[in-house]
Amino acid sequence: MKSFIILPALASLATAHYDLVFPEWRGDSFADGASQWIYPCANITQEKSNRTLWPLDGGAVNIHMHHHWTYYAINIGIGTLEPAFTATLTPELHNTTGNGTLCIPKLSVPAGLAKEGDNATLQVVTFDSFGSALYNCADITFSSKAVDPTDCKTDGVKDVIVGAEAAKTSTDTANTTDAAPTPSQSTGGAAASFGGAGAGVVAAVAVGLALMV
Ligand SMILES: [Cu+2]
Repeated sequence: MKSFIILPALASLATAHYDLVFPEWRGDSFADGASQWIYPCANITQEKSNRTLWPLDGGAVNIHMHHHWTYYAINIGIGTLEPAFTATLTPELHNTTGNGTLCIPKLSVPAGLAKEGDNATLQVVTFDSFGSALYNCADITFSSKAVDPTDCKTDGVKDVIVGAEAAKTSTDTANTTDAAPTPSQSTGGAAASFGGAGAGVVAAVAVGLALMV
């Protein structure tokens, strides 16, 4: 019985991916010729470049997660044309569970990394326990005139720092009841105690157990 719940969840790991909502992504990575599997920016060039103003000390990032869980990292390259990603804005490993939207209200940029008017590219990477990774990029300009999005919210997604004792940022438990079952939830509600640490391993174990039941 449990396996009927878990197997569709696994299937979605390979098919659903994610949207970068804010800053506006470089282009639709679901379009023909693009693929989120392709490093570094889903095979989307800057030909039809759009740039979003972003505050000098960091700004909002809004991601629509389609998978039931994922690790993610957000990296930055300073420069205009396909800059190399030389710094990460997520030095700690993050794990999200649930599909919905994740709002990071202010992703900090280390002081001195960027100055007014600098162009840069943000690279969002999501990855699973095998290391399989998906990419999206957004081109930005650092500006004191940047305006935060008004519609950035976390809905149905829980974000934890792997290894941290308590779930902290961007927690939304209100919507877990209408979310699809995640591998950890279907093991019997022990999701909270698993937290973010090794959720991939937990998921794999849960599948193994379910198939043996
Ligand atoms: Cu996918």
